[in-house]
Amino acid sequence: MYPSSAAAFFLLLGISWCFRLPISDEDDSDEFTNQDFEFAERYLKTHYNLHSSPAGLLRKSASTFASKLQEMQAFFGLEITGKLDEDTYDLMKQPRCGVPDVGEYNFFPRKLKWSHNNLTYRIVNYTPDLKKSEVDRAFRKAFKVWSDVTPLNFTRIRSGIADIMISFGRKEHGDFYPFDGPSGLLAHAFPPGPNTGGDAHFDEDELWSTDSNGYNLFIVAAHELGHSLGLEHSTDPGALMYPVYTYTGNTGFLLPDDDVQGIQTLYGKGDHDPHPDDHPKTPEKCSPNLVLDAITELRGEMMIFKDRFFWRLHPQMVDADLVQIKSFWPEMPSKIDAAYENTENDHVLLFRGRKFWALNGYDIVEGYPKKIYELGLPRSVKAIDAAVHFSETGKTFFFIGEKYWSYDEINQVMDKDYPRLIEDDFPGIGNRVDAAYQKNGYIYFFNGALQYEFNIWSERIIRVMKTNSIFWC
Ligand SMILES: [Ca+2]
Ligand SMILES: [Ca+2]
Ligand SMILES: [Ca+2]
Ligand SMILES: [Zn+2]
Ligand SMILES: [Zn+2]
Repeated sequence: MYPSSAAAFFLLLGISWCFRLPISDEDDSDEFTNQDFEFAERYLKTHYNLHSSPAGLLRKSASTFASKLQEMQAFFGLEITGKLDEDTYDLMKQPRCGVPDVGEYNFFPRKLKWSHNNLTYRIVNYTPDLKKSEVDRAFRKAFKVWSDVTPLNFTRIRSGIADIMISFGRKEHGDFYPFDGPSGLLAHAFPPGPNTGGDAHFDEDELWSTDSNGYNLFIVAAHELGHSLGLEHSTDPGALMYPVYTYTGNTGFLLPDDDVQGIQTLYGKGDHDPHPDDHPKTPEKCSPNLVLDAITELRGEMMIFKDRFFWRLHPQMVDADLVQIKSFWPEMPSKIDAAYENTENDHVLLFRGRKFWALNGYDIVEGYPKKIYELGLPRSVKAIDAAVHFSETGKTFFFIGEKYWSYDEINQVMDKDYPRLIEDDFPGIGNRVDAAYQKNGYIYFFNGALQYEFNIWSERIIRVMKTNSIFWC
């Protein structure tokens, strides 16, 4: 039998369709019902090893709840308040793996791993959501994710006991770690060991898919098999082993660098990684060489795009939240070229290649994506480098290569006499722009590792700063 700590393996994968972080409203953020607190307590019991306290020890119980809440907030990089707040509650509501995030493994030797490199797996039963061949393929691909970067080999057997037994089940399914119906817990897996060790269980109450519908079986399986091989959850929001599910697209999955480092610490490198140099790294906001893709405000909050991520930076907070673009909008591309906010119609426009999307709050507006030539840009333009909007004039500037265009939002036409050269009108910022935004009469131009604060009225640069200074580095 396994102590309860070992069984803690439920995939926190879960991108949920209802995951729309509300713009925080200070007034009601503390108004949670008893039901909400009970939900939060259950969450901390499942994932943070919160023990029930005997009745009567209310103060002790409250402080334990607070300290476990702090642990969770620290894990996810939230503001550590020890109180149930909107951001924390929203994160708890996201479907996820059932494996605890921290604490559980402290009872065990640091590294649980298989002692041999040739492992077997067996798919014990199938979900009716997919064809058998699709299920087989999802698991084969998921194993390949790990065998590509290690010396591990996985062989499928069709009868008998395999090292890694894979099954679908609902509610109580034989291991005292019951699933919970649709959403919430999606799957779990046991760390390496005999018997149930290495086994992976998938909640049959989820809709399993090969695309962005429901939950993508390949993505969830690849995460769970990470546990089967001995990996714990990662705090890196770009990692496969991050406890919250993110649909990352249907083709060309590349195991993120954080996971590669983790699994190679256990098993070493192997010699047949087909993409040794392509494992994506999660950007570091304080890197001195930080270069940005796009910046905009969204209702007072900054959104700062870099690769497949964006940071959310609240004006009152020093710490920026890093999230994957696809965890908010699975249908959006995994990189953004340019972005701006049009405060008059409360839309945020996001550009990638020749397409652009409009957001209202965090919702994609119907009728998008549209094509950039519908704005009046020539069809030869393949992508926009940066965009910035001026609410006083209703104009939006589009920066493309060495030139920029001016778009009249009110009449929805490009202004005559454009494009113009960037260096003629914004001297000193260089002849191209990575990203830009404007605030209080200043335009902030980002070019490589530098940003230029440009005064609109005096038409000159006031300050030059490091790009990463936007994060108070
Ligand atoms: Ca086993
Ligand atoms: Ca579930
Ligand atoms: Ca850009
Ligand atoms: Zn997990
Ligand atoms: Zn189970």
